[in-house]
Amino acid sequence: MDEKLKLIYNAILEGDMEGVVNNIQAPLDAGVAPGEILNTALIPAMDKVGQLFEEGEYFVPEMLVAARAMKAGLEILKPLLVDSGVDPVGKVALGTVKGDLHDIGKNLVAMMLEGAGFEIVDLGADVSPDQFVAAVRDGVDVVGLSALLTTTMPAMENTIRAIKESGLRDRVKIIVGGAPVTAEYARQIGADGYAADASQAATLARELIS
Ligand code: B1M
Repeated sequence: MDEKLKLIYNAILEGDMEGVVNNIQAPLDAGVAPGEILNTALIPAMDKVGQLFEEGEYFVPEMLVAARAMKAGLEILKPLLVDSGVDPVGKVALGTVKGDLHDIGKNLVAMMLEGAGFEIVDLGADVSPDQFVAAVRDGVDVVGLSALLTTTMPAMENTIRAIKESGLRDRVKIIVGGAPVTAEYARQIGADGYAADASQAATLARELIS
């Protein structure tokens, strides 16, 4: 890994928010694409944090400060990743499902969708089925559900059921994603599609509403 990117990677591992902020401009000035910084430094650093957590070397506080450092980096990259300059092609309501606080992936999906020309209604984290139903009632074209925990995956199914029971299912496309989610699971729970990462989510949403 490039030395400049390594500094960002290490700063995330150490939960050093200032380190991330101070080291992100140098690769940008050197012409490294924002997407490359994201995919080579920021995301692999979070994967490593997860691995260290599994191995019992990191605990929840370390995950929290790493997440805070990652978010600080994303804030800097966001305007560079998002700059689409086109009229909205549709409206997407996004949230992590009930019980799930992992919102970094969802935020990244929001950025990519915005970059692809969508207007975003960010419902945040730990979003109840009723909140998703209310967003559909307010008028969105796509609902995006994110889950990072195997234990919160059933909340995706509950949310889709609630949208069906509200009589609004035909008005909206539903896409799902997050590390434990699969295309097969998406099919089982009656989602319209599954995306493995943020850029696939943007492509999928465009396909579904075209
Ligand atoms: Co937690 N956590 N965490 N955590 N955490 C994981 C997910 C875990 C895999 C770590 C591990 O054991 N290796 C594990 C889950 C195990 C499992 O269920 N199989 C875990 C656990 C166990 C927990 C707690 C239960 C720990 C505890 O309390 N004992 C707890 C649960 C809290 C809760 O949600 N109720 C917990 C807490 C936390 C923090 C709050 C400390 C923090 C989150 C902070 C935050 O997000 N604001 C945290 C973190 C940071 C992680 C890891 C380390 C990193 C997650 C992340 O941000 N990844 C994570 C390990 C890992 O992922 N390797 C872990 C980077 C992000 C860019 O990737 O979110 O996968 P990701 O998003 C990707 C794709 O999945 C996809 O696109 C994104 C970008 O391309 N995607 C979508 C995501 N949503 C999508 C939606 C779409 C389409 C694509 O369409 C709508």
